[in-house]
Amino acid sequence: MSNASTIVILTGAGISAESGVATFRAADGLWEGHRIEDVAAPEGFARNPALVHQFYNLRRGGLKTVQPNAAHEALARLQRDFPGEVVLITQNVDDLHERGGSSSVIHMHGELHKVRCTACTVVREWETDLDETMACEGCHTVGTLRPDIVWFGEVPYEMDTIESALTRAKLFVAIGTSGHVYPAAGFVRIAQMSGAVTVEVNNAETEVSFAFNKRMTGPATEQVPKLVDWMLSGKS
Ligand code: BV8
Repeated sequence: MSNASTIVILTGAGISAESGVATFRAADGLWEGHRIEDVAAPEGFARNPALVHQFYNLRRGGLKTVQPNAAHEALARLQRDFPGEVVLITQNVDDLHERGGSSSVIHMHGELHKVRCTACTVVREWETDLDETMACEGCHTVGTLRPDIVWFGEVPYEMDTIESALTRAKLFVAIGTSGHVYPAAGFVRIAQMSGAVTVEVNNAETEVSFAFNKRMTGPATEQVPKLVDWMLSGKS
């Protein structure tokens, strides 16, 4: 890996699992008996805003009780010490990459700590509970604040930046993601077509394991520091 190289990292819920943040598939895609696709979708929000606010309020509040782990910290070390470009993309909506020391993180599915007004579109930091009785500070409209999260059927954030990075990548690494949700699950194929070496880090086989050149099986807190040591060693 020369200093002109670009490494693209994609993380999913599995990188935060050892910090105590629940993954999606472990719950068989269910949350308190609701299908994730129903709760994390505009239709679900329109149908039952209080339920969806509760879903995100519980997860936002839960962030105060969890800490980043060795995998988050190893990726921050890679961003700091790698001489080339490191593009870190996460599907996660938690703040553990940032709290683990990562500087720039692309949250393609949004963030728990942000809310967006559907009337004036302003996005602002948000740390507490949100409900439909609250007014937007900007346009003063009541009931138009929603979590700044990309729901099923909505367009992920920063897709142009992501696709451009994937075409430059010399190495693409997917960490702790089941390969269930698109377009993220298709990134490995774009990277492969651009000539990148592709590595999957997971503690189990996934729906897209077949597409990777190399697999590192085991918990992220063990495998990611090892992988970062290798990437920083200069061995190709
Ligand atoms: C889009 C935010 C167009 C919410 C999320 C019908 C109608 C409309 C769309 C579709 C449709 N059918 C299909 C689609 C596409 C749809 C989709 O893929 N659906 C699925 C259900 C089939 N996708 C979309 O709608 C996307 N938008 O398509 O727009 C478009 C397309 C291209 C370009 C432009 C526009 C939007 C999807 C975003 C949905 N929002 N998150 C929230 O968080 O509340 S998705 C959510 O689930 C996560 O963000 C994540 O992305 C996704 C999958 O989760 P993972 O991160 O992979 O976690 P999971 O639990 O699944 O797996 C954990 C993994 O970790 C496992 O492999 C496990 O083995 C491993 N693991 C566990 N512990 C460890 C570990 N590994 C290592 N160490 C450990 N300790």
